Amino acid sequence: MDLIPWTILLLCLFSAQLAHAQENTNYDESNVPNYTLPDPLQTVEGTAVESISEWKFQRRPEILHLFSENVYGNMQHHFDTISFTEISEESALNGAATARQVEIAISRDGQKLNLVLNLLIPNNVSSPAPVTLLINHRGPDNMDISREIKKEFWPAEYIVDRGYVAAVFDVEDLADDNKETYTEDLLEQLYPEELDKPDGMRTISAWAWGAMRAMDYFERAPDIDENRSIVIGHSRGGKTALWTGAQDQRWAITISNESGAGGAALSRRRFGETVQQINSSFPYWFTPNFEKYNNNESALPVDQHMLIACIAPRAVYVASAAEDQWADPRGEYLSLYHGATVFDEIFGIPIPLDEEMPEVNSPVHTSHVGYHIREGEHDLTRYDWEQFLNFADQYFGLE
Ligand code: GTR
Repeated sequence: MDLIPWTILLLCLFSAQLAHAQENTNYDESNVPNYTLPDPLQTVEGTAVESISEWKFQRRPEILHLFSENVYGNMQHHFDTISFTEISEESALNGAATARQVEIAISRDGQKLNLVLNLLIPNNVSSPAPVTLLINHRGPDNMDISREIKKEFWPAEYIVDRGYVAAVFDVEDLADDNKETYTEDLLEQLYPEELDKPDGMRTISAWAWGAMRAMDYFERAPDIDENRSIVIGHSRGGKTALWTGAQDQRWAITISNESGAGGAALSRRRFGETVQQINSSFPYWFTPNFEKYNNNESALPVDQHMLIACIAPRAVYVASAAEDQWADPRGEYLSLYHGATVFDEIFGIPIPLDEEMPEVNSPVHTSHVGYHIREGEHDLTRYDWEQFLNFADQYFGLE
């Protein structure tokens, strides 16, 4: 057979496969089912939540417990020892920054886990400097502090130039992003009992646990201002960033970039990736109980707007991309919109968001909540970082 028929045959096979993969996926707004979201401001028992103390001591812990039990698994926090070793430190970026590698070692019951943090710390700013932590699931090329390899995904020069510490860790130090080997690090070493529980931790919780250990280091590092801290992740990393920021109140700003299903997108919309699809492709990201909600989203006692609500009154930013329909940009925005009511109704912080989505490439930055949808595909780009740091400058009063 000559070249042309082969190409045509391959093209046909490829589109047949694509059609198969997406045949059950809804990308049509008119097919979004009618749904009722659980009310962040009503307890499971049906009591209205009106005061800061009711929110803080009753409803917020209740919501976090529901997410643990049904979506991400019950996060473990106990360990015996934690130590921080600065493995290397040298001048970088032509003297504009200090490159540092820190090994964080955590032990429990005689077992140990090591997590490596890569940092580029700006030199030409007043110290301590605000910090951005990227939860990196895209391997070593996206976290190179020698800067031999530079990617837009982690534009360290730009972050440093804006006066922020650029910090990053590899999720695979905690749990491989792999169905077969994900148990080998944090889970088998420190929390093996989680593997047998229907609400046990899986990778998203393990990765979030890693972000919390990075914060433990920021609290101790004299040149880092942990009170001006930003946790950011893209896609599966964005799901992890939201779960981190919702639970751990030490983070000042939580940023989700195109986190989609199991992240910012509302599960009940069933637009793009669904609970059933994500559980069948990535069963090891979520707790086993999450499977109960496959094609049964209305039974979920939570939806993703409640994760946003748990971040209040700290700042939260959600970003989408116009061509990333798999992540349901509208569902990501609506989650922010509905979750943000807690800022106003409980904390008296008005969040003037419109129910209509903002236009493409027109970021909306309120005092505590940011959103943008940019043109283009699923990725974390320089444009996204620019908007995040503009928002952070405004929130931290650095403009
Ligand atoms: C996809 C997955 C999404 C998203 C994405 C990513 O395959 O379906 O939920 O997390 O990967 O992490 O880039």
